[in-house]
Amino acid sequence: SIKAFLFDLDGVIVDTAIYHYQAWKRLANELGFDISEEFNEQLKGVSRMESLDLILAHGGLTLSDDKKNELATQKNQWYLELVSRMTSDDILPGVPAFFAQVRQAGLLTALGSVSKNAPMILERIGMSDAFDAIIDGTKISKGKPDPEVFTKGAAELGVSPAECVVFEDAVAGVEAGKRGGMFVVGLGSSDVLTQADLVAPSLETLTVEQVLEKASV
Ligand code: B16
Ligand code: MG
Repeated sequence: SIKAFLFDLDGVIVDTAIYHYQAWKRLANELGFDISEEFNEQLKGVSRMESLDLILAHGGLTLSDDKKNELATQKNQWYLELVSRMTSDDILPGVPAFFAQVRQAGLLTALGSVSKNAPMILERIGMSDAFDAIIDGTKISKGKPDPEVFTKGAAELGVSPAECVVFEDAVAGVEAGKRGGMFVVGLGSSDVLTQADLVAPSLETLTVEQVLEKASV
């Protein structure tokens, strides 16, 4: 039976994906090219350095490790400027109500984010205490689609993968959950999140009961 819900951060709890996109776009523009929203889909759930590698390849650039570290630091500074203005008003619609149901149902919760900024963002939106375990970019060695971020979350909660449901908005994140042996709820479009076991537009349109019913067959 299902004992735990594991949540991605960007695009599930808060919409920081837009800020990552804006900061990467600014960086690409300074390097003399552009990135589209469609290209940005590939970056969701992917670590900072792997994202930079994809962007540089897209712009046809090969740079030294020193230069790449400098650019990644620059992008993060711009990103931090954007997220520093976030408050609890930035929590996505339906999240507080869904979490209330999760608690009511007695389920455990974990955050599974590859972002090194995740604890700071949880602090800013007042959700640091909403999770029984927090796995962020500082605790893992491999980004999504590797399942590490979710298998570590399950381990920290003391549950098996088959007892977990993952909530993800990114293609790489859905793949990570599936490779981890978990039931995956994709939040977004079913045309994009083809590997998900269940897809809904957002947490606002789902109830815990619906998820448990689908995940328990
Ligand atoms: P940072 P998630 C991911 O977070 C983002 O989706 C991705 O766009 C970002 O590059 C990655 O975190 C690393 O973030 O630069 O803050 O360490 O979706 O796993 O919550
Ligand atoms: Mg995400």
